[in-house]
Amino acid sequence: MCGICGCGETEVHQHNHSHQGETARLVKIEEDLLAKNNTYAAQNRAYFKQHSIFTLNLVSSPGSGKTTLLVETIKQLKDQFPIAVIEGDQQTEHDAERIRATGVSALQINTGRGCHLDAHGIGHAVKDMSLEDNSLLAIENVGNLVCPSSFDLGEAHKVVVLSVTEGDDKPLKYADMFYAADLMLINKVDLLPYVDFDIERCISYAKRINPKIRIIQLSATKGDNFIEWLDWLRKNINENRN
Ligand SMILES: Nc1nc2c(ncn2[C@@H]2O[C@H](COP(=O)(O)OP(=O)(O)O)[C@@H](O)[C@H]2O)c(=O)[nH]1
Ligand SMILES: [Mg+2]
Repeated sequence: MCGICGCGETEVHQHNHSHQGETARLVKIEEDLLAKNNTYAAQNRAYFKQHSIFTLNLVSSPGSGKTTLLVETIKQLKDQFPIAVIEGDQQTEHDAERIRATGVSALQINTGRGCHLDAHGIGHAVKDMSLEDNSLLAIENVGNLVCPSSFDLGEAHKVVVLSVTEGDDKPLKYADMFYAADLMLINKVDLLPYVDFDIERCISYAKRINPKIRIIQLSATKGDNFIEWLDWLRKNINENRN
């Protein structure tokens, strides 16, 4: 078998022949998978609407500060709204434990080798959680700027978190994610004096990909501008209420 592409040729050869049949088959599998996911996502969205549950899907690379942001958010808002969290990680219960320490219930989904949460898994999680009406449900997706962009979970908004230690060019490199998100949180702004991160360049790249994206710069640990994020949340939760 060809050692370069595994196409069945008896030896390594120049790749001037076509793999169109195989490509078409893979595209079809992916389309079917996403179509199935969209059906489950629509069911989740209908359930969230029926119960006025404002649902966010937090996406980012690992370590941008999603769990820290959620813990601080819960501390500030848990007396104003019922809140629940679904945590997605390949392994461990660590993040769910960090959330539970705030007194809010959290369900951990371990995806094993999986690189994203899907709508079917969220549907099952929601059944197990007895969520309150007129509440906030935060879903922390698996840390990864690629696959979670394609999987609708039934959320009201994807919120992409980008920290200033990751580089200001990420909106261009991972365009699908920044196109799919309605809100970008630029986190860890307390570290700006120590890193080479051009905020204005980052914002212009994000807007080039998604002109409608809303952007909030904040620090989850030091509290800079956290109020703007809390105000956005409060406004949206209230508008979502019955
Ligand atoms: N300096 C600074 N560190 C932060 C901030 N937010 C999170 N971190 C740190 O970033 C690391 C990863 O945070 P975590 O919440 O686990 O990220 P996650 O993987 O996206 O959930 C932890 O050491 C946090 O304390 C911030 O605003 N500023
Ligand atoms: Mg986390």
